Amino acid sequence: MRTRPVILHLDLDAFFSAVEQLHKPSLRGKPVIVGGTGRRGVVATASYEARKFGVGSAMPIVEARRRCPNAAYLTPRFQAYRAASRVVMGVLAEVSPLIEQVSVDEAYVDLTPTHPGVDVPAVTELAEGIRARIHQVTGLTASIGVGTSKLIAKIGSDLNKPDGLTVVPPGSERELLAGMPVRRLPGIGPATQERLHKFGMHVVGEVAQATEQEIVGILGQAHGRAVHQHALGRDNRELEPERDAKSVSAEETFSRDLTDRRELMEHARRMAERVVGRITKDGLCARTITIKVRSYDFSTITRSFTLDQPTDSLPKVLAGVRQLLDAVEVSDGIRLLGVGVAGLTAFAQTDLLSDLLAEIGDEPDEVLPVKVTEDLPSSKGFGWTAELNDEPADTELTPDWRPGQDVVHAERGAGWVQGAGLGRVTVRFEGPHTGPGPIRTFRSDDPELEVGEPPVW
Ligand code: TTP
Ligand code: MG
Repeated sequence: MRTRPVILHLDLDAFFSAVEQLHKPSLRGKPVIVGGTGRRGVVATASYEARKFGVGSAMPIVEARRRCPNAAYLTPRFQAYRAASRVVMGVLAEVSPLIEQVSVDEAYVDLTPTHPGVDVPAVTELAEGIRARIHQVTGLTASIGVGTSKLIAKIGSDLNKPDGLTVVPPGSERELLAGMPVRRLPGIGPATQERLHKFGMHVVGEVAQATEQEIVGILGQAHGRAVHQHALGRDNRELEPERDAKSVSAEETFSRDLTDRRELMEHARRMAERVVGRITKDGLCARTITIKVRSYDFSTITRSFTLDQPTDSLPKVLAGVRQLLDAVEVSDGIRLLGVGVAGLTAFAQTDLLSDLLAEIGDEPDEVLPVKVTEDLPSSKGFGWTAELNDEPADTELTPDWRPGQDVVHAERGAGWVQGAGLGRVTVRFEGPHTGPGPIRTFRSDDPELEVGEPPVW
């Protein structure tokens, strides 16, 4: 156990909407919702002004419109978010070389290399300095948690959100966690929560009071031990600095060997949801889908195939996982299952296409061309080497004007699409360094209007 508060977790506030409000001054202080604006779209994030109306991530956009009809509904501009993210990560890199970027707006920093002796007052000053610096160079607000472990730092960064800091003094970890619902601990999903509830454990303190043996009895050896340690506020996990988004995977070790395909598929579904959630959050699509299966005797295989087109569609990934799993013998018992994706590229044309198909009421084709291409090396878990392709997808693939999109007009300069339809497009001409700007409407094929670039940081 570390004894000093050297682990810091940073998470930007309402990230996509915050970038939108920075780039679009007329939206500052107003409800902004970023997501798929089509009929089947979901909310990626909502500004804090919109959250007051009960709008949040993953809510169907239709429901969001009911709750907050006056919000600005924008499609994501991943290129702009990635640029902002790079600037923020650059600020962190000045603080310590030991950084694990977890997603586009989230990272851990281990201060050990540069500030090994920090105490609570010193780290408080340091963290406030980081928050101020990020605000100064990007205009964004960040929430930070600091503590002796990743677990505590991560929980801390959520406690005073938005624009807040929580430093958890060493020694007070267990007390901090005691009253929180068990679900707040890492690795506790709906099923684990349910099992703990059945045994009368609802808050972390109740898990901490049980013996390790009891928790192992409920959740199995590996999982039970980890959960019990976490409940006590203990977490020795190191940062994984190289973990940038070349591949994303999730795996579960079961408390008993599973032989029932339906049950296995249920676990696979939950893991696929997490994996797809993670890549969509980063605006990425995957070409390769993989499962990892460890049998009762610890023999481990991985199976994968590569799609013709990258996807971020959960049904497609699930269909792929199902077909891979169907080809694996499970009757002797499976002790561990993993689901992963690789071959990640920036948000791609297939998604725009499926949005369009959804608009016209046609379901995208969900039948997959399955090819079991290879057994990936299993020694290091999922050791893929796919390249993160950082092509700006937003600018080239424009089937139509999309709300929020950057445009440039030959005479009036840079602006963004406020609305489009019926052969017309409405543009607001403003940028990060202007005040709220004027609105003009054009024919959607106006030759003077072109796709623009996001403003530079
Ligand atoms: P989060 O950090 O989870 O959310 P947030 O930054 O919008 O808000 P908070 O202040 O609570 O941190 O995710 C970062 C970005 O990732 C978010 O702005 C949009 C995107 N995202 C999705 O696209 N889908 C999702 O389901 C979630 C949770 C996030
Ligand atoms: Mg965030």
